[in-house]
Amino acid sequence: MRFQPVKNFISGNDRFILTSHETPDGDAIGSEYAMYCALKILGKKVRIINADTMAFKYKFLDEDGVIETLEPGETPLENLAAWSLFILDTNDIHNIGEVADLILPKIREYFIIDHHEGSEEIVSRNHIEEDASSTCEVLFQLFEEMKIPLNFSMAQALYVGIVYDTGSFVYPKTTAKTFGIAKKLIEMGVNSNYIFARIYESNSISALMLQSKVLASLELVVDQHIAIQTMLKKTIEECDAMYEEADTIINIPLKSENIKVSIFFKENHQGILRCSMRSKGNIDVAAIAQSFGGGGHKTAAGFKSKYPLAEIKEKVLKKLQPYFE
Ligand SMILES: [Mn+2]
Repeated sequence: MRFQPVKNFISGNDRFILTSHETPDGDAIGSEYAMYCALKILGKKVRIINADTMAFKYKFLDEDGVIETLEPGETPLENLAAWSLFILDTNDIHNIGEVADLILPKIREYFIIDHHEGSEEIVSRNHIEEDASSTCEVLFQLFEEMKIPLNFSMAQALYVGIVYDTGSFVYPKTTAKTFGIAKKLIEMGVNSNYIFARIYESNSISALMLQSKVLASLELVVDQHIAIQTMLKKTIEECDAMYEEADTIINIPLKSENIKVSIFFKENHQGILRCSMRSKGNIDVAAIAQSFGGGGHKTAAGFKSKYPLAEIKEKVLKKLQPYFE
Protein backbone atom coordinates (compact mmCIF):
# COMPACT_ATOMS: atom_id res chain seq x y z
CA MET A 1 0.00 0.00 0.00
CA ARG A 2 2.32 2.62 -1.36
CA PHE A 3 0.07 5.62 -0.73
CA GLN A 4 -1.61 4.44 2.48
CA PRO A 5 -0.09 7.11 4.79
CA VAL A 6 -1.12 9.90 2.38
CA LYS A 7 -4.62 8.45 2.10
CA ASN A 8 -4.89 8.25 5.88
CA PHE A 9 -3.82 11.86 6.17
CA ILE A 10 -6.44 12.91 3.63
CA SER A 11 -9.27 10.89 5.15
CA GLY A 12 -8.35 11.96 8.69
CA ASN A 13 -8.67 15.69 7.99
CA ASP A 14 -11.19 17.95 6.30
CA ARG A 15 -9.42 21.30 6.07
CA PHE A 16 -6.12 21.57 4.25
CA ILE A 17 -3.60 24.31 3.65
CA LEU A 18 -1.22 23.49 0.81
CA THR A 19 2.21 25.04 0.65
CA SER A 20 5.54 24.58 -1.08
CA HIS A 21 9.09 25.87 -1.10
CA GLU A 22 10.31 29.45 -1.34
CA THR A 23 10.40 30.87 -4.86
CA PRO A 24 7.89 28.24 -6.02
CA ASP A 25 8.77 26.71 -9.39
CA GLY A 26 6.71 24.88 -12.01
CA ASP A 27 6.57 21.65 -10.01
CA ALA A 28 5.64 23.47 -6.79
CA ILE A 29 2.82 25.44 -8.40
CA GLY A 30 1.67 22.53 -10.58
CA SER A 31 1.46 20.12 -7.66
CA GLU A 32 -0.27 22.61 -5.37
CA TYR A 33 -2.87 23.42 -7.97
CA ALA A 34 -3.55 19.79 -8.91
CA MET A 35 -3.75 18.78 -5.25
CA TYR A 36 -6.09 21.70 -4.56
CA CYS A 37 -8.50 20.47 -7.25
CA ALA A 38 -8.24 16.85 -6.06
CA LEU A 39 -9.07 17.74 -2.46
CA LYS A 40 -11.96 19.91 -3.65
CA ILE A 41 -13.30 16.94 -5.61
CA LEU A 42 -13.19 14.98 -2.34
CA GLY A 43 -15.29 17.71 -0.69
CA LYS A 44 -12.51 19.13 1.48
CA LYS A 45 -11.93 22.76 2.41
CA VAL A 46 -8.64 23.85 0.83
CA ARG A 47 -6.37 26.90 0.70
CA ILE A 48 -3.03 27.30 -1.06
CA ILE A 49 -0.71 29.62 0.83
CA ASN A 50 2.90 30.23 -0.18
CA ALA A 51 5.56 32.39 1.43
CA ASP A 52 6.56 33.86 -1.95
CA THR A 53 4.57 35.06 -4.94
CA MET A 54 4.71 32.84 -7.98
CA ALA A 55 6.42 33.94 -11.19
CA PHE A 56 4.05 35.55 -13.66
CA LYS A 57 4.54 32.74 -16.19
CA TYR A 58 2.61 30.28 -13.98
CA LYS A 59 -0.46 32.45 -13.52
CA PHE A 60 -2.23 30.80 -16.47
CA LEU A 61 -2.53 27.63 -14.38
CA ASP A 62 -4.48 29.42 -11.68
CA GLU A 63 -7.35 30.99 -13.60
CA ASP A 64 -9.49 31.46 -10.51
CA GLY A 65 -6.67 33.01 -8.49
CA VAL A 66 -6.76 30.48 -5.65
CA ILE A 67 -3.01 30.62 -4.98
CA GLU A 68 -2.40 33.04 -2.11
CA THR A 69 0.78 34.64 -0.83
CA LEU A 70 1.36 35.03 2.87
CA GLU A 71 1.43 38.62 4.08
CA PRO A 72 4.61 39.09 6.14
CA GLY A 73 3.90 38.80 9.85
CA GLU A 74 0.22 38.06 9.38
CA THR A 75 -1.62 34.90 10.38
CA PRO A 76 -3.88 34.10 7.43
CA LEU A 77 -6.60 32.16 9.27
CA GLU A 78 -8.30 32.48 12.63
CA ASN A 79 -8.66 28.89 13.67
CA LEU A 80 -5.48 27.24 12.41
CA ALA A 81 -5.83 24.34 14.86
CA ALA A 82 -8.68 23.03 12.69
CA TRP A 83 -6.49 22.92 9.57
CA SER A 84 -3.79 20.50 8.44
CA LEU A 85 -0.87 21.28 6.19
CA PHE A 86 0.35 19.53 3.06
CA ILE A 87 3.94 20.47 2.21
CA LEU A 88 4.63 19.73 -1.44
CA ASP A 89 7.89 19.57 -3.40
CA THR A 90 10.25 20.10 -0.46
CA ASN A 91 10.96 18.04 2.63
CA ASP A 92 12.86 20.81 4.35
CA ILE A 93 10.55 22.75 6.66
CA HIS A 94 13.10 25.57 6.73
CA ASN A 95 12.51 26.00 3.01
CA ILE A 96 8.86 27.10 3.21
CA GLY A 97 9.62 30.65 4.27
CA GLU A 98 7.35 32.34 6.78
CA VAL A 99 4.82 29.51 6.54
CA ALA A 100 7.20 27.71 8.93
CA ASP A 101 6.73 30.41 11.59
CA LEU A 102 3.18 31.62 10.99
CA ILE A 103 1.28 28.45 10.05
CA LEU A 104 3.23 25.27 10.83
CA PRO A 105 3.36 25.64 14.64
CA LYS A 106 -0.41 26.16 14.89
CA ILE A 107 -1.93 23.53 12.62
CA ARG A 108 -3.31 20.09 13.55
CA GLU A 109 -0.75 18.00 11.66
CA TYR A 110 1.32 18.11 8.51
CA PHE A 111 2.37 15.70 5.79
CA ILE A 112 5.03 15.99 3.10
CA ILE A 113 4.83 14.74 -0.50
CA ASP A 114 8.14 15.22 -2.25
CA HIS A 115 10.87 13.79 -4.45
CA HIS A 116 14.05 15.34 -3.02
CA GLU A 117 16.61 13.41 -1.02
CA GLY A 118 15.53 13.38 2.61
CA SER A 119 16.74 12.11 5.96
CA GLU A 120 15.62 8.61 7.00
CA GLU A 121 13.36 10.01 9.67
CA ILE A 122 11.55 12.36 7.28
CA VAL A 123 11.25 9.67 4.58
CA SER A 124 9.72 7.19 7.03
CA ARG A 125 7.04 9.60 8.25
CA ASN A 126 5.99 11.11 4.91
CA HIS A 127 5.64 10.23 1.24
CA ILE A 128 8.96 10.86 -0.46
CA GLU A 129 9.95 9.19 -3.73
CA GLU A 130 13.54 10.13 -4.41
CA ASP A 131 13.48 8.46 -7.82
CA ALA A 132 10.46 10.35 -9.11
CA SER A 133 11.09 13.07 -11.68
CA SER A 134 8.79 15.51 -9.94
CA THR A 135 6.19 15.89 -7.24
CA CYS A 136 3.63 16.10 -10.05
CA GLU A 137 4.64 12.62 -11.21
CA VAL A 138 4.00 11.30 -7.69
CA LEU A 139 0.65 13.09 -7.48
CA PHE A 140 -0.52 11.69 -10.82
CA GLN A 141 -0.07 8.18 -9.42
CA LEU A 142 -1.70 9.09 -6.13
CA PHE A 143 -4.79 10.41 -7.91
CA GLU A 144 -4.86 7.32 -10.11
CA GLU A 145 -4.74 5.03 -7.07
CA MET A 146 -7.40 7.08 -5.27
CA LYS A 147 -9.52 7.06 -8.45
CA ILE A 148 -9.78 10.84 -8.44
CA PRO A 149 -10.70 11.89 -11.98
CA LEU A 150 -8.43 14.51 -13.52
CA ASN A 151 -10.01 17.52 -15.16
CA PHE A 152 -8.19 19.49 -17.86
CA SER A 153 -6.74 22.12 -15.48
CA MET A 154 -5.32 19.41 -13.23
CA ALA A 155 -3.79 17.60 -16.21
CA GLN A 156 -2.22 20.84 -17.40
CA ALA A 157 -0.83 21.66 -13.94
CA LEU A 158 0.70 18.19 -13.56
CA TYR A 159 2.22 18.41 -17.03
CA VAL A 160 3.83 21.78 -16.21
CA GLY A 161 5.45 20.30 -13.10
CA ILE A 162 6.82 17.35 -15.02
CA VAL A 163 8.13 19.45 -17.92
CA TYR A 164 9.73 21.96 -15.57
CA ASP A 165 11.40 19.46 -13.26
CA THR A 166 12.72 17.22 -16.03
CA GLY A 167 14.09 20.16 -18.04
CA SER A 168 11.64 19.08 -20.76
CA PHE A 169 12.23 15.34 -20.32
CA VAL A 170 16.03 15.22 -20.18
CA TYR A 171 17.20 15.35 -16.52
CA PRO A 172 18.45 12.11 -14.90
CA LYS A 173 15.22 11.17 -13.11
CA THR A 174 13.24 11.18 -16.37
CA THR A 175 12.07 7.58 -16.87
CA ALA A 176 9.74 5.56 -19.08
CA LYS A 177 7.17 6.06 -16.35
CA THR A 178 7.56 9.84 -16.68
CA PHE A 179 6.90 9.61 -20.41
CA GLY A 180 3.98 7.27 -19.79
CA ILE A 181 2.35 9.80 -17.51
CA ALA A 182 3.07 12.64 -19.94
CA LYS A 183 1.45 10.58 -22.70
CA LYS A 184 -1.72 10.20 -20.67
CA LEU A 185 -1.80 13.94 -19.92
CA ILE A 186 -1.36 14.80 -23.60
CA GLU A 187 -4.16 12.38 -24.45
CA MET A 188 -6.35 14.36 -22.05
CA GLY A 189 -5.86 17.43 -24.22
CA VAL A 190 -2.79 19.12 -22.77
CA ASN A 191 -1.02 21.01 -25.56
CA SER A 192 2.74 20.58 -25.18
CA ASN A 193 3.58 23.45 -27.53
CA TYR A 194 1.29 25.82 -25.65
CA ILE A 195 2.89 24.82 -22.32
CA PHE A 196 6.36 25.35 -23.81
CA ALA A 197 5.36 28.85 -24.95
CA ARG A 198 3.89 29.69 -21.52
CA ILE A 199 6.90 28.49 -19.56
CA TYR A 200 9.82 29.29 -21.83
CA GLU A 201 8.66 32.04 -24.19
CA SER A 202 6.70 34.29 -21.86
CA ASN A 203 9.43 36.08 -19.95
CA SER A 204 9.47 39.86 -19.54
CA ILE A 205 12.03 42.20 -21.07
CA SER A 206 13.35 42.88 -17.57
CA ALA A 207 14.04 39.16 -17.22
CA LEU A 208 16.09 39.32 -20.43
CA MET A 209 18.08 42.30 -19.13
CA LEU A 210 18.63 40.49 -15.85
CA GLN A 211 19.94 37.46 -17.71
CA SER A 212 22.40 39.58 -19.67
CA LYS A 213 23.74 41.20 -16.47
CA VAL A 214 24.00 37.96 -14.56
CA LEU A 215 25.76 36.25 -17.45
CA ALA A 216 28.23 39.15 -17.50
CA SER A 217 29.18 38.21 -13.93
CA LEU A 218 30.38 34.78 -15.08
CA GLU A 219 33.65 33.53 -13.60
CA LEU A 220 35.30 30.28 -14.62
CA VAL A 221 37.50 28.55 -12.07
CA VAL A 222 39.22 25.17 -11.48
CA ASP A 223 40.51 24.77 -15.08
CA GLN A 224 37.25 26.20 -16.37
CA HIS A 225 35.27 23.28 -14.95
CA ILE A 226 33.26 25.37 -12.51
CA ALA A 227 31.15 28.34 -13.54
CA ILE A 228 30.11 30.93 -10.98
CA GLN A 229 27.47 33.56 -11.57
CA THR A 230 26.39 36.20 -9.10
CA MET A 231 23.24 38.26 -8.85
CA LEU A 232 23.16 41.00 -6.26
CA LYS A 233 20.09 42.78 -4.96
CA LYS A 234 21.14 45.86 -6.88
CA THR A 235 21.36 43.86 -10.13
CA ILE A 236 17.67 42.95 -9.79
CA GLU A 237 16.76 46.55 -9.00
CA GLU A 238 18.73 47.99 -11.91
CA CYS A 239 16.79 45.75 -14.29
CA ASP A 240 13.48 46.38 -12.56
CA ALA A 241 13.17 42.59 -12.51
CA MET A 242 11.93 40.05 -9.99
CA TYR A 243 14.07 37.55 -8.09
CA GLU A 244 12.00 34.65 -9.47
CA GLU A 245 12.88 35.68 -13.02
CA ALA A 246 16.45 34.47 -12.55
CA ASP A 247 15.46 30.84 -12.03
CA THR A 248 16.84 29.29 -15.23
CA ILE A 249 20.06 31.33 -15.64
CA ILE A 250 22.01 28.70 -13.70
CA ASN A 251 21.53 26.23 -16.55
CA ILE A 252 23.29 28.33 -19.19
CA PRO A 253 26.94 27.53 -18.29
CA LEU A 254 26.20 23.78 -18.35
CA LYS A 255 25.73 24.02 -22.11
CA SER A 256 29.53 24.14 -22.36
CA GLU A 257 30.98 20.66 -22.36
CA ASN A 258 33.89 21.63 -20.12
CA ILE A 259 31.66 23.00 -17.35
CA LYS A 260 30.91 20.31 -14.76
CA VAL A 261 29.38 22.49 -12.05
CA SER A 262 27.38 25.68 -12.30
CA ILE A 263 27.07 27.77 -9.15
CA PHE A 264 24.70 30.69 -8.81
CA PHE A 265 24.89 33.07 -5.87
CA LYS A 266 21.75 35.18 -5.71
CA GLU A 267 20.62 37.82 -3.30
CA ASN A 268 16.91 38.53 -2.96
CA HIS A 269 15.14 41.82 -2.26
CA GLN A 270 15.74 41.40 1.47
CA GLY A 271 19.44 40.81 0.86
CA ILE A 272 19.28 37.09 1.75
CA LEU A 273 22.01 35.20 -0.12
CA ARG A 274 21.16 31.85 -1.67
CA CYS A 275 23.52 29.44 -3.38
CA SER A 276 22.17 27.16 -6.10
CA MET A 277 24.26 24.44 -7.70
CA ARG A 278 23.86 22.22 -10.77
CA SER A 279 26.26 19.48 -11.73
CA LYS A 280 26.93 16.91 -14.41
CA GLY A 281 28.06 13.33 -13.97
CA ASN A 282 29.06 12.11 -10.57
CA ILE A 283 29.36 15.34 -8.63
CA ASP A 284 26.99 15.26 -5.67
CA VAL A 285 25.93 18.84 -5.02
CA ALA A 286 23.12 17.71 -2.68
CA ALA A 287 25.73 16.57 -0.16
CA ILE A 288 27.41 19.98 -0.34
CA ALA A 289 24.09 21.78 0.06
CA GLN A 290 23.24 19.58 3.05
CA SER A 291 26.52 20.45 4.72
CA PHE A 292 25.39 24.09 4.67
CA GLY A 293 21.87 23.32 5.92
CA GLY A 294 20.15 23.02 2.53
CA GLY A 295 19.26 20.11 0.28
CA GLY A 296 18.11 18.94 -3.13
CA HIS A 297 19.03 16.31 -5.68
CA LYS A 298 22.45 14.94 -6.55
CA THR A 299 22.71 17.19 -9.62
CA ALA A 300 20.57 20.14 -8.46
CA ALA A 301 20.65 21.55 -4.95
CA GLY A 302 20.88 24.72 -2.94
CA PHE A 303 21.01 26.41 0.43
CA LYS A 304 20.67 29.77 2.13
CA SER A 305 24.06 31.14 3.08
CA LYS A 306 24.89 32.23 6.61
CA TYR A 307 28.16 33.70 5.32
CA PRO A 308 28.92 36.73 3.16
CA LEU A 309 29.50 36.14 -0.55
CA ALA A 310 33.32 35.97 -0.65
CA GLU A 311 33.44 33.58 2.30
CA ILE A 312 30.76 31.16 1.12
CA LYS A 313 32.25 31.10 -2.37
CA GLU A 314 35.56 29.96 -0.94
CA LYS A 315 33.87 27.32 1.26
CA VAL A 316 31.82 25.85 -1.59
CA LEU A 317 34.82 25.69 -3.92
CA LYS A 318 36.79 23.90 -1.23
CA LYS A 319 34.09 21.21 -1.03
CA LEU A 320 34.13 20.79 -4.80
CA GLN A 321 37.92 20.64 -5.06
CA PRO A 322 38.23 16.85 -4.39
CA TYR A 323 36.20 16.09 -7.53
CA PHE A 324 38.84 17.78 -9.67
CA GLU A 325 42.04 16.32 -8.23
MN1 LIG B 1 10.12 19.28 -7.83
